[in-house]
Amino acid sequence: MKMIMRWFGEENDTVTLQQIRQVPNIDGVAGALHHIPAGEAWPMDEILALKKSINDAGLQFEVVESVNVSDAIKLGSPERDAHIENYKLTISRLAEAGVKVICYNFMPVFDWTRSSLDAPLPDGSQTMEYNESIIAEIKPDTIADYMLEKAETYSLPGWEPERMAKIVDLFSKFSVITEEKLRENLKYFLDAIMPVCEETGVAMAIHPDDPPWSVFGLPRIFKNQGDMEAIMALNENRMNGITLCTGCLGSHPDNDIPAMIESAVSKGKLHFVHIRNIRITKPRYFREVSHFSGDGSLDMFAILKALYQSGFDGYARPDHGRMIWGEQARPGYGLYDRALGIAYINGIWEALEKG
Ligand code: CS2
Ligand code: MN
Repeated sequence: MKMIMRWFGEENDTVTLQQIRQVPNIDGVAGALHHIPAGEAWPMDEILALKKSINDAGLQFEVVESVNVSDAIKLGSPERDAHIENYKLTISRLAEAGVKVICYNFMPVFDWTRSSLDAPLPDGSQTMEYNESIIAEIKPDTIADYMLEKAETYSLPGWEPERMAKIVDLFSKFSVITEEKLRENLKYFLDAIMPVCEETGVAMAIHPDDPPWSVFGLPRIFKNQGDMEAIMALNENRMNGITLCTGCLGSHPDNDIPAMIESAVSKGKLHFVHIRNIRITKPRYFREVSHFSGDGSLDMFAILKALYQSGFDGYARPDHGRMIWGEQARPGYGLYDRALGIAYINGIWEALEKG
Protein backbone atom coordinates (compact mmCIF):
# COMPACT_ATOMS: atom_id res chain seq x y z
CA MET A 1 0.00 0.00 0.00
CA LYS A 2 1.45 3.34 -1.04
CA MET A 3 0.48 6.24 1.22
CA ILE A 4 -0.25 9.59 -0.37
CA MET A 5 -2.02 12.84 0.50
CA ARG A 6 -4.21 15.04 -1.64
CA TRP A 7 -2.59 18.36 -2.59
CA PHE A 8 -4.47 21.16 -4.33
CA GLY A 9 -1.42 22.98 -5.75
CA GLU A 10 0.73 25.91 -4.65
CA GLU A 11 -1.98 28.49 -5.26
CA ASN A 12 -4.92 26.61 -3.78
CA ASP A 13 -3.52 24.82 -0.74
CA THR A 14 -2.45 26.07 2.70
CA VAL A 15 -0.38 22.90 3.11
CA THR A 16 3.04 22.80 1.42
CA LEU A 17 4.76 19.88 -0.27
CA GLN A 18 7.63 20.33 2.20
CA GLN A 19 5.23 19.77 5.09
CA ILE A 20 3.71 16.73 3.39
CA ARG A 21 7.20 15.32 2.80
CA GLN A 22 7.71 15.15 6.60
CA VAL A 23 4.69 12.91 7.23
CA PRO A 24 5.98 9.43 8.14
CA ASN A 25 5.75 6.85 5.34
CA ILE A 26 4.49 9.31 2.73
CA ASP A 27 5.12 8.33 -0.88
CA GLY A 28 3.53 11.10 -2.92
CA VAL A 29 0.55 13.32 -3.53
CA ALA A 30 -2.65 13.14 -5.54
CA GLY A 31 -2.74 16.33 -7.60
CA ALA A 32 -4.78 17.89 -10.38
CA LEU A 33 -5.03 20.87 -12.69
CA HIS A 34 -8.04 22.29 -10.90
CA HIS A 35 -8.51 25.27 -13.22
CA ILE A 36 -9.11 23.24 -16.40
CA PRO A 37 -12.88 22.94 -16.99
CA ALA A 38 -14.36 19.44 -17.30
CA GLY A 39 -14.52 18.48 -20.97
CA GLU A 40 -11.22 20.12 -21.94
CA ALA A 41 -7.89 18.35 -22.46
CA TRP A 42 -5.12 19.04 -19.94
CA PRO A 43 -2.11 20.77 -21.53
CA MET A 44 1.09 18.71 -21.43
CA ASP A 45 3.30 21.59 -20.28
CA GLU A 46 1.09 22.22 -17.27
CA ILE A 47 1.04 18.52 -16.38
CA LEU A 48 4.84 18.43 -16.53
CA ALA A 49 5.16 21.60 -14.43
CA LEU A 50 2.93 20.07 -11.75
CA LYS A 51 4.93 16.83 -11.84
CA LYS A 52 8.19 18.75 -11.52
CA SER A 53 7.10 20.71 -8.48
CA ILE A 54 5.99 17.50 -6.78
CA ASN A 55 9.11 15.53 -7.72
CA ASP A 56 11.38 18.42 -6.67
CA ALA A 57 9.91 18.14 -3.20
CA GLY A 58 10.92 14.46 -3.09
CA LEU A 59 7.40 13.14 -3.70
CA GLN A 60 5.82 10.96 -6.39
CA PHE A 61 3.01 12.07 -8.71
CA GLU A 62 1.29 8.83 -9.68
CA VAL A 63 -2.32 9.57 -8.79
CA VAL A 64 -4.59 12.27 -10.17
CA GLU A 65 -7.65 13.39 -8.23
CA SER A 66 -9.67 14.20 -10.19
CA VAL A 67 -10.00 14.46 -13.93
CA ASN A 68 -13.61 15.60 -13.75
CA VAL A 69 -16.17 14.15 -16.13
CA SER A 70 -18.31 16.76 -17.88
CA ASP A 71 -22.08 17.12 -17.46
CA ALA A 72 -22.41 16.33 -21.18
CA ILE A 73 -20.80 12.90 -20.65
CA LYS A 74 -23.00 12.22 -17.62
CA LEU A 75 -26.13 13.37 -19.48
CA GLY A 76 -25.20 11.70 -22.76
CA SER A 77 -25.73 14.94 -24.70
CA PRO A 78 -24.29 15.60 -28.18
CA GLU A 79 -21.01 17.21 -27.05
CA ARG A 80 -20.04 14.08 -25.14
CA ASP A 81 -17.96 12.53 -27.94
CA ALA A 82 -15.77 15.63 -28.20
CA HIS A 83 -15.33 15.67 -24.42
CA ILE A 84 -14.43 11.97 -24.43
CA GLU A 85 -11.78 12.58 -27.09
CA ASN A 86 -10.29 15.27 -24.82
CA TYR A 87 -10.45 12.91 -21.85
CA LYS A 88 -8.52 10.28 -23.83
CA LEU A 89 -5.90 12.86 -24.68
CA THR A 90 -5.59 13.77 -21.00
CA ILE A 91 -5.17 10.09 -20.09
CA SER A 92 -2.31 9.60 -22.59
CA ARG A 93 -0.57 12.78 -21.47
CA LEU A 94 -0.86 11.84 -17.80
CA ALA A 95 0.52 8.39 -18.63
CA GLU A 96 3.48 10.01 -20.32
CA ALA A 97 4.11 11.94 -17.09
CA GLY A 98 4.11 8.69 -15.08
CA VAL A 99 0.57 8.79 -13.66
CA LYS A 100 -0.86 5.35 -12.83
CA VAL A 101 -4.33 6.06 -11.41
CA ILE A 102 -7.06 8.60 -12.19
CA CYS A 103 -9.75 9.14 -9.58
CA TYR A 104 -13.08 10.50 -10.86
CA ASN A 105 -16.74 10.47 -9.96
CA PHE A 106 -20.01 10.17 -11.83
CA MET A 107 -22.21 12.21 -9.47
CA PRO A 108 -24.63 14.51 -11.30
CA VAL A 109 -24.33 18.27 -10.67
CA PHE A 110 -22.48 18.14 -7.33
CA ASP A 111 -19.52 16.33 -5.82
CA TRP A 112 -19.89 15.62 -2.06
CA THR A 113 -22.69 17.32 -0.14
CA ARG A 114 -22.67 18.49 3.50
CA SER A 115 -25.01 20.64 5.59
CA SER A 116 -22.16 22.22 7.59
CA LEU A 117 -18.43 22.61 7.00
CA ASP A 118 -17.56 23.64 10.55
CA ALA A 119 -19.78 21.80 13.01
CA PRO A 120 -18.24 21.72 16.51
CA LEU A 121 -17.10 18.42 18.04
CA PRO A 122 -16.98 18.00 21.83
CA ASP A 123 -13.16 18.27 21.77
CA GLY A 124 -13.38 21.84 20.42
CA SER A 125 -12.41 20.97 16.84
CA GLN A 126 -14.55 21.68 13.76
CA THR A 127 -15.72 19.19 11.25
CA MET A 128 -18.05 18.54 8.34
CA GLU A 129 -21.57 17.38 9.05
CA TYR A 130 -24.42 15.95 7.02
CA ASN A 131 -27.91 16.44 8.41
CA GLU A 132 -30.66 15.17 6.11
CA SER A 133 -33.33 17.34 7.74
CA ILE A 134 -31.49 20.45 6.47
CA ILE A 135 -30.73 19.01 3.03
CA ALA A 136 -34.34 17.82 2.60
CA GLU A 137 -35.58 21.42 2.87
CA ILE A 138 -33.66 22.42 -0.26
CA LYS A 139 -35.69 21.80 -3.40
CA PRO A 140 -34.32 21.86 -6.96
CA ASP A 141 -36.15 25.10 -7.79
CA THR A 142 -34.82 26.90 -4.70
CA ILE A 143 -31.29 25.55 -4.79
CA ALA A 144 -29.75 28.43 -6.76
CA ASP A 145 -31.13 30.95 -4.21
CA TYR A 146 -29.92 28.80 -1.35
CA MET A 147 -26.44 28.59 -2.85
CA LEU A 148 -26.27 32.35 -3.43
CA GLU A 149 -27.33 33.01 0.14
CA LYS A 150 -24.65 30.63 1.42
CA ALA A 151 -21.95 31.65 -1.05
CA GLU A 152 -19.85 33.65 1.43
CA THR A 153 -19.36 30.93 3.99
CA TYR A 154 -20.15 27.69 2.33
CA SER A 155 -18.42 26.62 -0.82
CA LEU A 156 -18.92 22.97 -1.71
CA PRO A 157 -17.37 21.42 -4.81
CA GLY A 158 -19.72 22.03 -7.71
CA TRP A 159 -21.21 25.09 -5.99
CA GLU A 160 -18.84 27.54 -7.69
CA PRO A 161 -20.55 30.93 -8.37
CA GLU A 162 -20.11 30.63 -12.14
CA ARG A 163 -22.09 27.39 -12.13
CA MET A 164 -25.08 28.78 -10.26
CA ALA A 165 -26.82 30.11 -13.34
CA LYS A 166 -26.45 26.67 -14.89
CA ILE A 167 -27.75 24.82 -11.84
CA VAL A 168 -31.47 25.20 -12.51
CA ASP A 169 -30.91 24.17 -16.13
CA LEU A 170 -28.79 21.17 -15.08
CA PHE A 171 -31.44 20.04 -12.62
CA SER A 172 -34.09 20.04 -15.31
CA LYS A 173 -31.79 18.07 -17.64
CA PHE A 174 -30.95 15.48 -14.97
CA SER A 175 -34.59 15.18 -13.86
CA VAL A 176 -35.25 12.91 -16.86
CA ILE A 177 -32.11 10.79 -16.32
CA THR A 178 -32.87 7.56 -14.48
CA GLU A 179 -30.20 5.56 -12.67
CA GLU A 180 -30.28 3.05 -15.54
CA LYS A 181 -29.64 5.82 -18.04
CA LEU A 182 -26.82 7.28 -15.95
CA ARG A 183 -25.21 3.83 -15.72
CA GLU A 184 -25.56 3.45 -19.49
CA ASN A 185 -23.82 6.79 -19.96
CA LEU A 186 -21.02 5.63 -17.66
CA LYS A 187 -20.66 2.48 -19.76
CA TYR A 188 -20.48 4.52 -22.95
CA PHE A 189 -17.68 6.61 -21.38
CA LEU A 190 -15.78 3.58 -20.05
CA ASP A 191 -16.06 1.59 -23.29
CA ALA A 192 -14.65 4.58 -25.15
CA ILE A 193 -11.66 5.20 -22.88
CA MET A 194 -10.68 1.66 -21.86
CA PRO A 195 -8.52 0.98 -24.95
CA VAL A 196 -6.38 4.03 -24.09
CA CYS A 197 -6.20 2.96 -20.43
CA GLU A 198 -5.16 -0.54 -21.48
CA GLU A 199 -2.51 0.75 -23.84
CA THR A 200 -1.03 3.28 -21.40
CA GLY A 201 -1.50 1.32 -18.16
CA VAL A 202 -3.56 4.06 -16.50
CA ALA A 203 -6.30 2.76 -14.18
CA MET A 204 -9.60 4.59 -13.78
CA ALA A 205 -10.92 4.60 -10.21
CA ILE A 206 -14.48 5.81 -9.68
CA HIS A 207 -15.30 7.44 -6.34
CA PRO A 208 -18.59 6.49 -4.65
CA ASP A 209 -21.46 8.95 -4.29
CA ASP A 210 -21.11 11.02 -1.15
CA PRO A 211 -23.39 10.64 0.76
CA PRO A 212 -24.33 7.20 -0.62
CA TRP A 213 -28.00 7.96 -1.28
CA SER A 214 -29.89 10.28 -3.59
CA VAL A 215 -29.70 14.00 -2.70
CA PHE A 216 -31.88 16.77 -4.19
CA GLY A 217 -33.71 14.05 -6.13
CA LEU A 218 -30.70 13.40 -8.39
CA PRO A 219 -29.85 9.89 -9.64
CA ARG A 220 -26.94 8.13 -7.87
CA ILE A 221 -25.27 4.96 -9.12
CA PHE A 222 -22.47 4.15 -6.65
CA LYS A 223 -24.09 3.84 -3.24
CA ASN A 224 -23.42 0.26 -2.15
CA GLN A 225 -21.85 -3.09 -3.03
CA GLY A 226 -24.51 -3.95 -5.62
CA ASP A 227 -23.78 -0.69 -7.42
CA MET A 228 -20.04 -1.29 -7.20
CA GLU A 229 -20.37 -4.77 -8.74
CA ALA A 230 -22.58 -3.38 -11.51
CA ILE A 231 -20.01 -0.67 -12.32
CA MET A 232 -17.12 -3.16 -12.37
CA ALA A 233 -19.18 -5.35 -14.72
CA LEU A 234 -19.85 -2.48 -17.17
CA ASN A 235 -16.45 -3.11 -18.69
CA GLU A 236 -14.38 -6.17 -17.80
CA ASN A 237 -11.03 -4.43 -18.24
CA ARG A 238 -9.05 -4.33 -14.98
CA MET A 239 -8.42 -0.64 -15.64
CA ASN A 240 -12.14 -0.03 -14.99
CA GLY A 241 -11.73 0.10 -11.23
CA ILE A 242 -12.69 1.65 -7.95
CA THR A 243 -11.73 4.31 -5.43
CA LEU A 244 -13.15 2.91 -2.20
CA CYS A 245 -13.95 5.76 0.20
CA THR A 246 -14.55 4.32 3.68
CA GLY A 247 -16.13 7.39 5.26
CA CYS A 248 -18.39 7.95 2.29
CA LEU A 249 -19.72 4.39 1.93
CA GLY A 250 -19.60 3.92 5.71
CA SER A 251 -22.11 6.69 6.31
CA HIS A 252 -24.77 4.14 5.34
CA PRO A 253 -24.62 1.46 8.06
CA ASP A 254 -25.71 -1.34 5.68
CA ASN A 255 -22.49 -1.05 3.70
CA ASP A 256 -20.02 -3.79 4.66
CA ILE A 257 -16.71 -2.10 3.82
CA PRO A 258 -14.41 -5.12 4.39
CA ALA A 259 -16.64 -7.23 2.10
CA MET A 260 -16.51 -4.55 -0.61
CA ILE A 261 -12.71 -4.36 -0.30
CA GLU A 262 -12.36 -8.13 -0.65
CA SER A 263 -14.57 -8.23 -3.71
CA ALA A 264 -12.85 -5.36 -5.54
CA VAL A 265 -9.32 -6.59 -4.73
CA SER A 266 -10.17 -10.13 -5.83
CA LYS A 267 -11.10 -8.73 -9.26
CA GLY A 268 -7.89 -6.68 -9.43
CA LYS A 269 -10.03 -3.53 -9.52
CA LEU A 270 -9.26 -1.73 -6.27
CA HIS A 271 -6.81 0.99 -7.30
CA PHE A 272 -7.23 3.65 -4.63
CA VAL A 273 -8.58 3.88 -1.08
CA HIS A 274 -9.76 6.95 0.84
CA ILE A 275 -9.49 6.24 4.54
CA ARG A 276 -11.56 8.17 7.09
CA ASN A 277 -14.02 7.63 9.90
CA ILE A 278 -17.46 9.10 10.56
CA ARG A 279 -19.88 8.99 13.50
CA ILE A 280 -23.49 8.26 12.61
CA THR A 281 -25.81 9.82 15.19
CA LYS A 282 -29.07 8.80 13.55
CA PRO A 283 -30.00 7.63 10.05
CA ARG A 284 -28.71 10.10 7.46
CA TYR A 285 -27.07 12.27 10.07
CA PHE A 286 -23.31 11.98 10.52
CA ARG A 287 -20.19 13.92 11.43
CA GLU A 288 -16.66 13.33 10.22
CA VAL A 289 -14.36 12.40 13.12
CA SER A 290 -10.70 11.51 13.66
CA HIS A 291 -9.44 8.26 12.14
CA PHE A 292 -9.39 6.52 15.54
CA SER A 293 -11.99 3.70 15.65
CA GLY A 294 -13.09 4.72 19.15
CA ASP A 295 -14.18 8.12 17.87
CA GLY A 296 -16.45 6.91 15.09
CA SER A 297 -18.86 4.30 13.77
CA LEU A 298 -16.32 2.46 11.58
CA ASP A 299 -13.93 -0.27 12.71
CA MET A 300 -10.71 0.98 11.14
CA PHE A 301 -8.80 -2.13 12.22
CA ALA A 302 -11.28 -4.38 10.37
CA ILE A 303 -11.00 -2.17 7.28
CA LEU A 304 -7.20 -2.17 7.25
CA LYS A 305 -7.14 -5.89 7.99
CA ALA A 306 -9.33 -6.51 4.93
CA LEU A 307 -6.91 -4.45 2.81
CA TYR A 308 -3.92 -6.28 4.24
CA GLN A 309 -5.34 -9.79 4.01
CA SER A 310 -6.66 -9.33 0.50
CA GLY A 311 -3.18 -8.28 -0.63
CA PHE A 312 -4.11 -4.71 -1.61
CA ASP A 313 -1.07 -3.01 -3.14
CA GLY A 314 -2.58 0.18 -4.56
CA TYR A 315 -2.62 3.77 -3.31
CA ALA A 316 -4.27 5.01 -0.13
CA ARG A 317 -4.75 8.39 1.42
CA PRO A 318 -6.37 9.80 4.50
CA ASP A 319 -9.52 11.49 3.22
CA HIS A 320 -10.80 14.43 5.26
CA GLY A 321 -9.59 15.50 8.68
CA ARG A 322 -11.05 17.73 11.40
CA MET A 323 -9.78 21.28 11.80
CA ILE A 324 -7.63 21.06 14.94
CA TRP A 325 -5.00 23.08 16.82
CA GLY A 326 -6.24 26.36 15.33
CA GLU A 327 -5.34 25.46 11.76
CA GLN A 328 -7.07 27.47 9.03
CA ALA A 329 -7.38 25.44 5.86
CA ARG A 330 -9.77 24.23 3.21
CA PRO A 331 -12.49 22.24 5.06
CA GLY A 332 -11.36 18.62 5.44
CA TYR A 333 -7.91 19.30 4.06
CA GLY A 334 -5.77 20.67 6.87
CA LEU A 335 -2.38 19.13 7.56
CA TYR A 336 -2.62 18.12 11.21
CA ASP A 337 -5.55 15.75 11.42
CA ARG A 338 -4.72 14.05 8.14
CA ALA A 339 -1.13 13.52 9.33
CA LEU A 340 -2.44 12.06 12.60
CA GLY A 341 -4.60 9.76 10.49
CA ILE A 342 -1.58 8.52 8.54
CA ALA A 343 0.37 7.90 11.75
CA TYR A 344 -2.52 5.83 13.09
CA ILE A 345 -2.87 3.88 9.83
CA ASN A 346 0.91 3.27 9.80
CA GLY A 347 0.68 1.78 13.30
CA ILE A 348 -2.13 -0.59 12.45
CA TRP A 349 -0.43 -1.60 9.18
CA GLU A 350 2.90 -2.38 10.87
CA ALA A 351 1.09 -4.49 13.47
CA LEU A 352 -0.70 -6.39 10.69
CA GLU A 353 2.57 -6.98 8.83
CA LYS A 354 4.43 -8.20 11.89
CA GLY A 355 1.51 -10.29 13.06
C1 CS2 B 1 -13.06 13.66 -2.23
C2 CS2 B 1 -13.95 13.80 -3.45
O1 CS2 B 1 -12.94 15.57 -0.92
C3 CS2 B 1 -13.53 14.52 -1.12
O2 CS2 B 1 -14.49 14.11 -0.48
O3 CS2 B 1 -13.04 12.36 -1.76
O4 CS2 B 1 -14.17 15.15 -3.71
C4 CS2 B 1 -13.33 13.12 -4.63
O5 CS2 B 1 -12.12 13.77 -4.93
C5 CS2 B 1 -14.15 13.18 -5.90
O6 CS2 B 1 -15.46 12.78 -5.67
C6 CS2 B 1 -13.52 12.32 -6.96
O7 CS2 B 1 -13.86 12.82 -8.18
MN1 MN C 1 -13.38 10.25 -0.57
